[in-house]
Amino acid sequence: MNFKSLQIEMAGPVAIVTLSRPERRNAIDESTVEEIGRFFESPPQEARVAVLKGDGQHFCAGLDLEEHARLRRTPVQFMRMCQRWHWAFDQMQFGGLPIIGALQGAVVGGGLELAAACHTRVADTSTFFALPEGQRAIFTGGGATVRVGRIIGPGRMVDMMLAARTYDAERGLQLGLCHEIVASGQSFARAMEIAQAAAKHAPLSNYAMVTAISRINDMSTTDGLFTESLMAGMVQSGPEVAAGLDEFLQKKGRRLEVTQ
Ligand code: 1HE
Repeated sequence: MNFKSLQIEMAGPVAIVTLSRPERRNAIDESTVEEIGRFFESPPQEARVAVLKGDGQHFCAGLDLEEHARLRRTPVQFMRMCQRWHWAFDQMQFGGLPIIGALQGAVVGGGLELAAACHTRVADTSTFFALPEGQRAIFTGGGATVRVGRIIGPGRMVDMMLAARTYDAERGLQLGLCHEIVASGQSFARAMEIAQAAAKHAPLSNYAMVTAISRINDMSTTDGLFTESLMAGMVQSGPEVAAGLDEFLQKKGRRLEVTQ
């Protein structure tokens, strides 16, 4: 795959995906969103987990405002553009490849929408979260009303935008915008640790985690429980099941330890 705004590198079973427009603080233009969607729609066969990071000090500054101003999109063109973002971020959230986001600096606007489509988010102490759409006279269009609204709740999302709040990493952790905070500059290293460990899980277990849980959350109780049982049955058919259980029963598997 040939990309302009993404760099892809394999580290064993981990695909490292880097947004590489640091001169624009990794803002997302039309071609970047297409590249994100194309990559996660058909990642390399050998990839078991992906780590997504931004080049430079910032994860992502959201919509490319320079391109947006230049193109003077009509309402219909902007609607269509938002739908391409939805398509791309759906490939991330539901494509089946676990994605660990390595956050630092700005995770704002469309950058927060991008982060919210990652399955695990590791922030460093420089990370900050905002939805400054109101300040730019636009509205969210990359899925924040759904993904961020579900993480922090719709009422808080309204407040976050209306009161123009910028949350630091600590507040983001309390609200679920990130799942762990590490020292400045360390989010990629920690994301890689998580990714390498998750890559050892049975692929079907990972598939179930990243595709089923949020879908089930959208269902009624009976549909959710039924879908869970189907998914559990599918995972149970994987070739690694016997080995995984045997490892535990033979007392070779690692015992659980408390983590952050
Ligand atoms: C950009 C963008 C961008 C920076 N589009 N070019 N997003 C925002 O409202 C965030 C806007 N950006 C910022 O608030 C700041 O740039 C940052 C806090 C992210 C970084 O600050 P800093 O001091 O490191 O960099 P800078 O000097 O502000 O920017 C460096 C360059 O990146 C500069 O260009 P230059 O030619 O003057 O060097 C900036 O113009 C450029 N740059 N951010 C284009 N976003 C699907 S709808 C989603 C709706 C949204 O995402 S709204 C939120 C948009």
